[in-house]
Amino acid sequence: MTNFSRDERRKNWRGFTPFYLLNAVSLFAFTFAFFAFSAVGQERIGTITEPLITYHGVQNWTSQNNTVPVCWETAGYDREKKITQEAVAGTWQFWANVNFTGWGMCPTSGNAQHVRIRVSPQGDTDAGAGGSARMGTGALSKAGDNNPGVSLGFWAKAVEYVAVHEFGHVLGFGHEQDAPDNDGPARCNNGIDTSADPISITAYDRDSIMNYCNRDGNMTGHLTDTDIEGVQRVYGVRRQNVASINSCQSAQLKAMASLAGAWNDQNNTSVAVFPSDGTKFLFHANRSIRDGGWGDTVKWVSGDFDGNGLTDLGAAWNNGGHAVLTVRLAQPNKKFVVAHWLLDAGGWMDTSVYMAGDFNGDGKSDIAGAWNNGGMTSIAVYLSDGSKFIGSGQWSDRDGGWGDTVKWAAGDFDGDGKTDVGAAWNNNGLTTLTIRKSDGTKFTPIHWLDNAGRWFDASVFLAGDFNGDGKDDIAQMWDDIANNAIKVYISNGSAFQPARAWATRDGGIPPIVKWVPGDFNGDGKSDIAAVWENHGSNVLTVRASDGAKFGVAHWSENNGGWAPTSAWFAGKLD
Ligand SMILES: [Ca+2]
Ligand SMILES: [Ca+2]
Ligand SMILES: [Ca+2]
Ligand SMILES: [Ca+2]
Ligand SMILES: [Zn+2]
Repeated sequence: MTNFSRDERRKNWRGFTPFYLLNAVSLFAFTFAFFAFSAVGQERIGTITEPLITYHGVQNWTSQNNTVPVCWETAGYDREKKITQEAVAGTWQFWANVNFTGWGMCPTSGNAQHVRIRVSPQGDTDAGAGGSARMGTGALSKAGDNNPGVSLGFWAKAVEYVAVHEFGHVLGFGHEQDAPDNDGPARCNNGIDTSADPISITAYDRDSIMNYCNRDGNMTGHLTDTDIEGVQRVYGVRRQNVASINSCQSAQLKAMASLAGAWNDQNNTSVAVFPSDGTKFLFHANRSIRDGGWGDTVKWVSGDFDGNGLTDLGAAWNNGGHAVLTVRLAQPNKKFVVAHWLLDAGGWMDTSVYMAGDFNGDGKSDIAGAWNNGGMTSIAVYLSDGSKFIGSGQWSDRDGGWGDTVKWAAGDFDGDGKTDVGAAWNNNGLTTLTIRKSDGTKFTPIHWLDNAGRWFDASVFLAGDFNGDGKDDIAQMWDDIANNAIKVYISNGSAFQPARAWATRDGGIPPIVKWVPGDFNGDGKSDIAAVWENHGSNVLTVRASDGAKFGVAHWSENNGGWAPTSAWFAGKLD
């Protein structure tokens, strides 16, 4: 058994500065177990679920009904205590079935066992430094032990980081830099404990919250996707770490947009329209009622396929292994007319992504399908001639690697009138934004922003002209400690500018949100609608752009019954 490891000697925000705890509780005896996280799923090297117990005698909290009772030994520090509690609840507890309970003042006598937290003053020069924790249920103690399970020394700007990292130890996770496969270009040389005797169950994660060398510089409390995978593996999944898929990619519309949703109406498809009056959505009306079968695997798109100025709904669906493209054409009389516009659009693949846009710039929306062509990306385009789709071949032919986690969004990013195809993808833990620029007959791939910050599997990427300059931009909705935040990458016509924060923790994150870009108030700048559930009904929230940020307002509540499978789109429908 390995004993007497210590926390924290951690990367300073100015560099790599050793930090030694100043009080007696710095020398905790804890059994040092190790838990590594993989960078990508397929690199998993094992599936042991409780190696901490099996190999090192650390009891995780599964033996305690996944419940961790915590209390504060130290009075005061109300700001830091609130941030700590919310950060732990918004990270480990948000994703996994583990509950931190209590959070009151610790008893000063008696035999009750808690993870007792002691707070020590912390200067402003050692960013992430100043914490320690014992691991697993070994962090429990009673009042008379004078041995808190967690010691926190906060720096004002790094409270969330210190909190999430130290409570990672409490959950039984060791330091990622001690991983036996800490090697290669992402190797971390900081703070390695050679006596740790780690056991890896996954591959090394350079950006883990438990790695001193993570690329956030030990300054933010964000978990990586592999941190989430790891805590879920031990404690179970509370919430799936996946993006909410809108399941209907809308062509960009340069006009005031209403909202609409195709929904499963007794195993048939109906389309409900929620008209915008510029400040709110009116109560919905069904304009297409059970006019065809419903399938959860249908891929929905919307655009003006026949060029009459109204937004139509398109569907790619699996007909015995072949993709069929069916449209519901919006009519001035507020009805939709159904027609099959292409009976064989190639072989069906569940992973294919369909997008609508005017890829050749003739005024009629077309459909593009990005597909996994033997591990490479190809994009087929089906051009509309106004009454049917014409298969026009592969506009991208194996021009990059395929990834099922790539987030696709069509838009006219260079503003030349021809819709391009955008992709956000996981480039070794960082986000790269690549567009495939249309010349009217094919796509040319170009990386428009190599490093768009940390990759998160749960992020949603949307295209829209958020600043109203005629060139479509990209918005990223991301999980900022269980709060919604939005970054916008503005197009300058030949590249995306670095991310700007347009919304900061402006709401919670329901389990499923249908995000839909569109200019809902008609001011020429794209806004973002969120459709989410409240007590079984739809709430329609709009984040309206002012050209530099989003303001959030509920535009309609209790407007129709919620169904997670509904495909939401924005468009001109009147
Ligand atoms: Ca077209
Ligand atoms: Ca273009
Ligand atoms: Ca723009
Ligand atoms: Ca707008
Ligand atoms: Zn640590």
